[in-house]
Amino acid sequence: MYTFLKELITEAGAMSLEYKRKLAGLTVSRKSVKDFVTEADVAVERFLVERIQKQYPDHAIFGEESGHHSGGDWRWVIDPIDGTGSFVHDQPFYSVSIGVELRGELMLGAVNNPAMGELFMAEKGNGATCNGRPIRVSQCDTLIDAMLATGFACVRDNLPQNNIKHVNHLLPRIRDIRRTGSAAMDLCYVACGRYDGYWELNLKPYDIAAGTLIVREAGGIVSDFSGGTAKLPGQIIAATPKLYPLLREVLNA
Ligand code: 2AM
Ligand code: CA
Repeated sequence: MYTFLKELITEAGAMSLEYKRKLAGLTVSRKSVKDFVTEADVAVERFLVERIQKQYPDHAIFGEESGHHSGGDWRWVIDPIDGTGSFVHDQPFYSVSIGVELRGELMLGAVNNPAMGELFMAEKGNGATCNGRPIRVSQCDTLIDAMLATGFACVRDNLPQNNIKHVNHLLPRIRDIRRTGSAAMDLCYVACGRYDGYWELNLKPYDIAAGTLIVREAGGIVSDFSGGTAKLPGQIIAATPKLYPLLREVLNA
């Protein structure tokens, strides 16, 4: 299944890049005033669903664009283009994200960022890799040394719960903040030590499924703001083990 996933997401990434090259001619529609879906999102998801169903006819699938496809104990959680906003603006910060669960437990995760030539993968109990090389979270243990990432899914959805107050609390206490627009990529950057931590609100399962396993397998912690998992993906913190309690304290202040 690992090899199938690797080949599948590599092909899907290449397909998304082809669409990105002809961006100017691409049909872009709006799900809401700030939420876009392109021809590429739909085509990549269709490709993924067809290939998974052909290989594993009894597996369930949950995809951002096509919703739930029922099946047995295994479930593929897919985001054909995570970071559609970045994609539409011709930025490289987008990814194809695929998590695979067995009875609700994450077993495999893959995040492909084809514009930068990076494929992150993890298998439960077997560690995480970037382009085949093992990755680990950073050693960061203080807020003042921390490079954090976040996003604003809440703003795009016009939700009352807003991330600005957390940015206001954190920014004076840390080194700096980065923002790619792809939650899946942000999680992978925590996993390989480029970021020391990440938090966001109002995400969906397909934004974080693969990245969550990749962070955990790289030695990091992923939870909701209370330290459990019940509110994932509505709240998410991912960080190095030592930074995690410090970040959680500020987010709950
Ligand atoms: P997307 O680009 O696939 O929609 C950036 O803040 C993160 O939030 C991205 O992973 C983005 O995924 C996600 N996001 C933003 N608005 C969202 C929405 N309405 N539903 C689901 N995910 C959303
Ligand atoms: Ca997404």
